[in-house]
Amino acid sequence: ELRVGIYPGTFDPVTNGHLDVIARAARLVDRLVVGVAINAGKGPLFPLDERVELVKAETDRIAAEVGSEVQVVPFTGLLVEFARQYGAKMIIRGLRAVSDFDYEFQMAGMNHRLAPDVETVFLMASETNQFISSRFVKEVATLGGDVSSFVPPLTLDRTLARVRSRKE
Ligand code: COD
Repeated sequence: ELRVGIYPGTFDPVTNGHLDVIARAARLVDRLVVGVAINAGKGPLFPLDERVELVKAETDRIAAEVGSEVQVVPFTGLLVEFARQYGAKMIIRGLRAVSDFDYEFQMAGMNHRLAPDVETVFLMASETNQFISSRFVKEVATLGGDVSSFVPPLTLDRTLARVRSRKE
């Protein structure tokens, strides 16, 4: 049986932290499905289709390096439903500081109650990528700071363009 994992997130935008987690997760499964959530509540900087595009731009390389299949798909609605649709028995989440823990703990608990056959697996990024967050990438870029070591090149271009057009 094919081992399928889901890595869900907002990816607004994708960062080197996300990509680090994607590469590690891809090694654990035969097929990794990266689920890009609409998450309108978060008032994203990027529309959904562009967030998907920017994750996709990086995943072919990762899939080739790791030798697993990596799909990137948008999703709305309940995460456990999305996992069921794709036959995934594993939800992958990243952990950074202790501050992530409370939210992740509640989410994993809720999802396990909703779908007892699906396990949440937590991964950490490497030391260089551990402190990166989409939120601070956007904030630092807006304030004119250099974010080139936190996001891949295409995402960097698009982020700078969005930040610039928002200021005008
Ligand atoms: N190092 C390690 N991990 C990282 C890093 C980093 N530098 N950066 C991000 N991560 C991890 C995050 O901790 C997270 O696990 C994942 O990568 C994605 O991060 P984000 O910020 O892009 O995504 P989130 O946390 O906003 O995603 C939340 C969901 C969209 C998954 C969630 O809201 C959801 O499941 N929504 C669907 C509706 C639903 O089912 N709700 C009920 C949940 S109980």
